[in-house]
Amino acid sequence: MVSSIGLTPPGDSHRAAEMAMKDILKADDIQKALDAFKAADSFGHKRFFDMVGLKTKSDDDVKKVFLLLDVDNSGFIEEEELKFVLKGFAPDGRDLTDKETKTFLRAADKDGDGKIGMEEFIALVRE
Ligand SMILES: [Ca+2]
Ligand SMILES: [Ca+2]
Repeated sequence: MVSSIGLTPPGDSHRAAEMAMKDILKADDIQKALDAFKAADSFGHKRFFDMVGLKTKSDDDVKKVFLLLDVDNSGFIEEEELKFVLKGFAPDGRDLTDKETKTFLRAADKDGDGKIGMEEFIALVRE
C-alpha cells in the first residue's frame, strides 16, 4: 500500500540538497558508489554507505544526511523517499527498484512502523 505524502518535485530543494551533501561527502566517492550500483537490483546499503564514506562520519554528519534524505521534513524516510534515495546523493542517481526499496526499508525499520527514523538510520549506517 502506498501512502500519499506530498513529495516536492525535483527543483530547487534538490539542488540545495546536492550542495549540502557535497559538504559532507566527497563527490568522487558518491560517483564511484553510484557507478558500482548502476545495474537494477544490485544495490546494497552496507557497501553503499561504506563507499560514499558515510560509515566513518560523525553522528552529526549522519544526521545531516538523514535530514537531506527526508525531503518532506516529516522526521522519517518513508518508502517513497527511499525509492529516490540515490538522487539525494547525486541528481543523476537512479531510482531504486521496488525490490531494492523494500529490502532497504526492511533492513532499517527495526520497529516495524514502515518508515526509517533518525536513530534507525544511524544504526543502519553503523552496522
Ligand atoms: Ca519524509
Ligand atoms: Ca521505523
